[in-house]
Amino acid sequence: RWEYGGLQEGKGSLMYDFARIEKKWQAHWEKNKSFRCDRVPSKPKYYILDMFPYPSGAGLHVGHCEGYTATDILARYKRMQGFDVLHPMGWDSFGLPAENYAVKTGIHPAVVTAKNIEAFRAQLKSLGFSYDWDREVTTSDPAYYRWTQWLFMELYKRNLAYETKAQVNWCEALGCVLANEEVVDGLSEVGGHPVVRRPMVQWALKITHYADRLLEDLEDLDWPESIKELQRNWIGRSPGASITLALEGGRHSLDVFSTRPDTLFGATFAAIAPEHPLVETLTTKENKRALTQYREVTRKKTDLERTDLNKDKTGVFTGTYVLNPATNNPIPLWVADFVLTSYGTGAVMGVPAHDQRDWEFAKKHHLPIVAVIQGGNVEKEAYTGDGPHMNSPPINGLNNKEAIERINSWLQEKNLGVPKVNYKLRDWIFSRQRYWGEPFPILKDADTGEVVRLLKPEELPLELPPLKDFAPTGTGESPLARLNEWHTFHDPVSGKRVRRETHTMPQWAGSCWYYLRFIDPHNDRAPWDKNLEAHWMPVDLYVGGVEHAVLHLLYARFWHKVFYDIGLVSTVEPFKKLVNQGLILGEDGEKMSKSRGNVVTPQEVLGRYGADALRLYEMFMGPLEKVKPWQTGGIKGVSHFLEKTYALLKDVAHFPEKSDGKLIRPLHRCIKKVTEDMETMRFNTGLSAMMIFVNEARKEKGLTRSEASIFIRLLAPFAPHLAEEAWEHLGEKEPLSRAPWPRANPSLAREETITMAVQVNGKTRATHRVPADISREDFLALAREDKRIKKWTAGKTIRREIFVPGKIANLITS
Ligand code: ANZ
Repeated sequence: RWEYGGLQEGKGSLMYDFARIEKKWQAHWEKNKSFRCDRVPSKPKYYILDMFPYPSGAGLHVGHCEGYTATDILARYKRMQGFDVLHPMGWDSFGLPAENYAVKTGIHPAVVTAKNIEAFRAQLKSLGFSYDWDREVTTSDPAYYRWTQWLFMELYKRNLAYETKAQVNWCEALGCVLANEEVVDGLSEVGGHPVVRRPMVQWALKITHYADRLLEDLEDLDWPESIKELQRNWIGRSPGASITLALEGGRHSLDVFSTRPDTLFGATFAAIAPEHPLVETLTTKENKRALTQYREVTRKKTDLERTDLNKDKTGVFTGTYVLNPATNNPIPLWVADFVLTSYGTGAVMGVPAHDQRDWEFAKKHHLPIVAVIQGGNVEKEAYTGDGPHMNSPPINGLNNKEAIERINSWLQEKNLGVPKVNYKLRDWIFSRQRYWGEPFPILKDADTGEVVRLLKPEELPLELPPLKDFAPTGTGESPLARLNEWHTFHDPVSGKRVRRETHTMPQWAGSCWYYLRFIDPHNDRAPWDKNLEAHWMPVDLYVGGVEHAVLHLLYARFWHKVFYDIGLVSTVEPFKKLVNQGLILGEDGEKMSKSRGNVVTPQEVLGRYGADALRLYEMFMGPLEKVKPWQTGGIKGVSHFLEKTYALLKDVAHFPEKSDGKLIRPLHRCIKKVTEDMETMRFNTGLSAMMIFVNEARKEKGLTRSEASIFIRLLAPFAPHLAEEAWEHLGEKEPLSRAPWPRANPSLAREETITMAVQVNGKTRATHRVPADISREDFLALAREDKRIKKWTAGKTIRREIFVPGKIANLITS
């Protein structure tokens, strides 16, 4: 099985029996609950969290292993440093795949999910991860979702959950409504089916209420700037003004939102979204037919297609004029699908001179272009830059910023408009027409549909009823709608005939708070204990994939802020530091995919090289955050390192107490480097340092017992199985997982020789390997005698000699 023959000690036979050793230690850890996290008040805490997986049928992939290995290394390191480490794992187990599988096979999603969890757990254990398995949580477990329902009720009580008839993303193929985040370019993220807009009554959560705080509090987070920026853009705060345009001669008026009220004098048309409630009213009889046709065409387009700058700017005239409030000139009102109903007021003022979309619209439909800011050439394109205003009496000569302020007060004085901040962020559509999700703890009047009451806490969990046919109903209702007796009944508490909500919660619900449940996973009186929460929160380090940048990570922050406001948690933010692991590509440098046939599974690597090798390799591939291709050659390399390490340490029981001390300096350099790299999560270079040390130690053959003990401890977080085995051979009684992390002695860790440069008049002309503590006199003497230097100083007087210890000598000639 140990297929490469790099190391031929003994008789060339396999020495390091990873399969036996890894099994042995995994059983040991399990039996002794080596990583159980018992809160020790005297110790500092460290909460290190992985994004828990959806237990899919495909099993663990190498991307999971990457992040999970990194956190495991840190968790083990922190324990050895004396921290009380919380490092849990669980399952994000509601969701579409299990339900789709149920639709196909008729097997209950709970059955499939349980089987997949079993497989995932076994795989994670076979990698030697040091989770506290006593804290495992499963979001589809009634004992867990009881509290998801309870937390939903808290949101409802605070008016943060409401029902609304909203344009939703309807996917015919899935028979289901999707969240914006589940739709990519007009197709469902799962399966790639077409998605159209359609109105439906939905539960929604008022995440918009928290938009400003979600934005502001990003500042204090130790997160990658790119993720913060994604969240900022998703929230999309834009300050502007809402301006009222009166209908010419009419009773109606139309509000438009603009981020550039300063360009009002240049507004030569107005445009309204095809779905705007006033469209019918504002369109004259003669134009109705064109309108109907136009709306039909628009219905098939996605928001992206509608607003794309490169797409044709279509529209139809309403036959109506509105008054530009600044000039009092009538301007035509158009229906145009580049205006979205879901944003601002669903209507805009068109300023062709200073907005490119408006410019293109004007060109196409022959509307006037009136420049109100100096600069640019509006005959050729819109001028969107800054500059003195013109043709705008109250703000002439002012720049954009001042002009906006001035026009805003002017609009307010005249009662024509108000400053307004708009957000791209929409309220979160929170229901799914699916079976495999949390039922809502809500009873509605069977006749009117009004909410009658929330369930009482003691009525929770409201469990999913058994079901046989999981297929979507196709009407937009959940399969639960088939269970008449379950959903409609006489409620003794309210005395009414009630109907349960048959929609279920989206998968994101359970993952909005799982990090809090880990703190107190068996509590059956509360979702978590407040004292424990105060002890453990916030999560000190959260590691996971970048695909969660605006979904899970925004939703969880939102719920957390609600919890904070209610007094359920003590911190305003849940995740202090966030690190995204980079994608692992296939050996061909392409994204791993079944169709390409370039998928590497952890299982095949484990069978062939073992867990320690897989762990080391995933860290050795390169910096954690980088995207990197899998290389089978690389895994052979780290396997070889493990075998050499085993060869070095297998006789550790007989190592001497004392030696000639040749390895003491390399060892302390190694401690220093590995420790620094732990702190910055540069596991690849920490590993290189250990490889260098093993090579040196094998050359010198003089490792003492205490030196070996130190090295084993450095190795422990990375290759815990091999390290435990060596630790046992060494005869140590203290568990390795809690053994103190070694400290580097600074004077021993210093580099013995370094490279220093010699310059002549500031130009480097030679370098020398010299003792790190070389004196000024010695180094200058060396420099003066160097032939390469003499070439530049010959015939000249050296006027001055500069010496920077550890770096350079600079000879200044006249
Ligand atoms: C006039 C104007 C003049 C505009 C100008 C821009 C530049 P952000 O930054 O994304 O918030 N707008 C407003 N509501 C819209 C809707 N429902 N659908 C499509 N476009 C809409 O963009 C706000 C700007 O987008 C608004 O400011 C408006 O065009 C347009 F020189 O008003 B502006």
